[in-house]
This record gives sequence, structure tokens and C-alpha cells, in this order.
Amino acid sequence: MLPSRPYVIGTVVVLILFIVGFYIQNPELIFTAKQEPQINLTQICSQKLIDKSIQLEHCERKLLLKDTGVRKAAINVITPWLAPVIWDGTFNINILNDQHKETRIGLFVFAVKKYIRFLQPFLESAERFFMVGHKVTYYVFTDKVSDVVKPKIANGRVLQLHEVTADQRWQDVSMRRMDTLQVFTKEHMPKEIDYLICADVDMVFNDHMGVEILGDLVATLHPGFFLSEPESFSYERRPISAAYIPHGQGDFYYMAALYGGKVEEIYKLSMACQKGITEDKKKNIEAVWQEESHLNKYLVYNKPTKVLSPEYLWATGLPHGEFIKKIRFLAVDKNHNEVRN
Ligand code: 4GW
Ligand code: MN
Repeated sequence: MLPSRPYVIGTVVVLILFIVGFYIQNPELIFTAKQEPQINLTQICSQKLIDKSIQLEHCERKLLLKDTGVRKAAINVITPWLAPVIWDGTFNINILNDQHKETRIGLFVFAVKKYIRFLQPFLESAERFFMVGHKVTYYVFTDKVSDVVKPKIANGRVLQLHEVTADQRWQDVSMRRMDTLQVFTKEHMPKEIDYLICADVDMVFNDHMGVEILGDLVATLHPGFFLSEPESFSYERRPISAAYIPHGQGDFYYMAALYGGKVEEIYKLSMACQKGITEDKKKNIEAVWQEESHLNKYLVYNKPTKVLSPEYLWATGLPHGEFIKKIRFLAVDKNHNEVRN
């Protein structure tokens, strides 16, 4: 026997009401297909290399670049000329230590006039963190050798003290380093060391800094500029100076408080920078950030083979968010009035 007509119509109406009611309570089931995909930056970051189906065009590029995590990933693992950028976690120190068992490393530093006060903490912290277990020669240049307090130095490490002229102007003290470097990298160092690291003295080593920083030509990202667009780098912009870098050129803003390389490379670098400094002096001008400007100029046309992240150059009190896992080399928060000459 077939069900009666009113019974069938009633059942169909109840069914329709049930289905409509279900979708009203679960609207996402209706609109899923039409919804714009939600962009979850964190998800994209971790997924981006694996999931090729996600096209970068779908993302707001500007938004991505503003997201500091992405900017770091975008610029800081490897440079466009394929030089590694050294961050915590990008190297295995045991493998590298094995490779550098016989490597001889120099650390070049100026401590002239009032800056001699920074030398002891600099050297003591270097003994704790700089190239521990390797052959190290400290090349210290000062105007008062007799005032140097020699710290206890581990076996396999040597402290050389050298007398240097104390220039009147602090800018000249700072720039004299290039002049001194071109002499020593030619005459003394080639027989004594393989690599030379040049550093400011108003710094302390605060965490591991080892052979991972060694390379033919090595420069460090300035902590104040590593997230900046090149237009805002404080390069020398006056064409009259030998340190001039035109807009549109240059990759990073490097800080002169830490750079290095093979002795021969530092010889070439210091020759070029000193030549620029001398040319400027003849014209009675001085680059905006003295030898740092000349260093940046040199590195535009002689790309570093390794770049150190700002872990290797940080300043007290500079906020670092989640970027900086290790502060390896820290600028001392100096009282400028006390150290001014
Ligand atoms: C202002 O009065 C001075 S004095 C600025 C630098 C001075 C200075 C620098 C000095 O009297 N003696 C000296 O040995 N230096 C060396 O140049 C020292 O190695 C120092 O780290 C380096 C660069 O100077 P700085 O550290 O003051 O530069 P910023 O401000 O870039 O850290
Ligand atoms: Mn300094």
C-alpha cells in the first residue's frame, strides 16, 4: 500500500525545514567556497618552502616585509651573491673547529688615549668567548704601552703590544687604524696569522664567537640598519668624497666595529680605504662616518664572502625582539663625556 499524498508532502516539508535549519546554524558550510583564503603569516613562513601551491602573489608583499620574521628569512640566510649570513643555529661548531685546528687568528684593536680603559674588559672577555681553543694573537695598538694591564692569557694565545701615535682629533684616531692595518697586514702579519679580525675596543665579548666567523672577507650587519631599506643607509652620499655610494647601489650597511678576513684581503681592503681617506683629506673633506664610510664603499664593489648577523654586534639597550638569540659582542654603554679627548 502506498502512503497517502498529504503524508508524503508533510514528510518532504519537514525534511526541507530540517536541511534549511541545519545550514542556518552552520553558515560556514554554505560560504566556504566563496570565502577569500585567510592569510596566516606564521603558517606561510613555516610552510612556504614546502607547500609550493601557495603563491607569494596571494600575499600582501608589503605586509610580509613589514613582518620582521619574514624580512629576516628573506634577507638573512644567504646574500644575493650566495655568501652565508651567520646566525645562531646556521653552523655546526664541532665540524668547523675540526677544520680550523691549525688556523692562526689575529685580533686587531686600537686603545688610544682614554679608550685604554676599555682594553682590559675587552681582552678578558675575549679570553672567555673569542676563538676559545684556537691559536690567537692579539694585536693591541696604544699610545701608552706601559699603562696596559695584561690579563691572564690562555696557552696558545699571545698578546702583542704596539706603540702608535695618538692623533689629536678622535676621527683621526679612528681612521689611523686603516693606515696601521695596511702596514701590518703587509709586513708582520702574513708570517704570523692566517685570518685577521678587526674590532672596536669599546666592546665586550658576551657569548661564543668562534671560527664560524672566518672567511676570505667578512663584514657585520649594523644592528641599527639590518631591517632598513637601502635608501636609509647612512652611506656617504656626497659625490666629492672617495667613499661616495650612489643611491641604488649597496647591499647592507656594515659596521666598522667588526670585520675581518684573510690577511691578504685585509691588506687590499685597508689599502683601498686608506687611499680614500687620503684623497678626502687632500680635498679637506671627511666622510660622514670616517673609515666606516670607506669600508662600506669598498664592500659595495668587493662583496664579503661571509656576512655576520647583528648577533655579532649589538648595543646595550637596543631592543631585539625575537631576532637575536645570542648577543655575542656588545658595545659598552659608554659615557661620552668621560672618554672624549
Ligand atoms: C670621541 O671623543 C672619541 S675618542 C671617539 C673615538 C675615540 C677613540 C677611538 C679614542 O679616543 N681612542 C681610540 O682608541 N679609539 C678607537 O677607535 C677605539 O678602538 C674605538 O673603539 C675605535 C672607534 O671609535 P668609537 O668606538 O668611539 O666609535 P663608535 O662610536 O662608532 O663606536
Ligand atoms: Mn665603538
